[in-house]
Amino acid sequence: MNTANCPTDAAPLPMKIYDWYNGPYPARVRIALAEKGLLAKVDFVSINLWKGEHKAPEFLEINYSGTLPVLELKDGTRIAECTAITQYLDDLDGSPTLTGSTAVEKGLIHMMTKRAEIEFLDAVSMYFHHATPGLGSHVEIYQNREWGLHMRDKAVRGMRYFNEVLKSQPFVASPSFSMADITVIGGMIFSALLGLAVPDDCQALREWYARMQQRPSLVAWAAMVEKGAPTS
Ligand code: GTS
Repeated sequence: MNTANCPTDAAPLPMKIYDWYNGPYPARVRIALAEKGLLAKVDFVSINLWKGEHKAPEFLEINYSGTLPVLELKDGTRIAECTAITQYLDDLDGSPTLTGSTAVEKGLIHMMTKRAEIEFLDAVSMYFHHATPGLGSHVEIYQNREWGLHMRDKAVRGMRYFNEVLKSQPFVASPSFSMADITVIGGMIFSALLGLAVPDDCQALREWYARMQQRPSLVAWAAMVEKGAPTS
């Protein structure tokens, strides 16, 4: 494993990404790639979550955490964690920037991205893994239903928080679209997959999401998902 190595950036392409086609976390990186016009530069390797391939010893060698997505560079360097991958992609070139240009923008985007994970997306994920059948008993070796339901309620509170934020600004963290928006989008995608409804009173969140769904990056993601699971 060489996840701690620093890439030289001399020739980072082609890149490989281990993911599962309709996963909400992988969606974050696919959307970031599309926003930056890099989708065609990536070879996607399917790791079937439903078969538990992400918990197999061979995959744990690739990512100790046993989660998707993972970016692999030409020199073998591996970067896991959506935020780290998005930061890497953004640092390849700053156009358009998803992680901010000024110190203040960068700070706010990272803060709101982390907040979107803690208060919303990760909470929905915990709900899925603990209070629903999740990926099945072969993967979900420990479940705590009460904790899962607590996380579901936290996620709904998170929706209400982001609704308040979006009442007074067009994007989650900054004057323009950023990694923080992509993270809330991940929460919306995961909620929709689970049938976890956005409360009726979250009008600003709903309107923001309707706008986000019109972005070419999300249209491309939805079209890819529509085609269904990869066959190989
Ligand atoms: N903090 C990680 C990140 O940001 O990359 C979380 C990644 C994560 O939870 N990925 C999901 C996963 O691997 C993929 S998906 O649910 O969106 O499809 N889940 C499998 C599991 O068993 O936790």
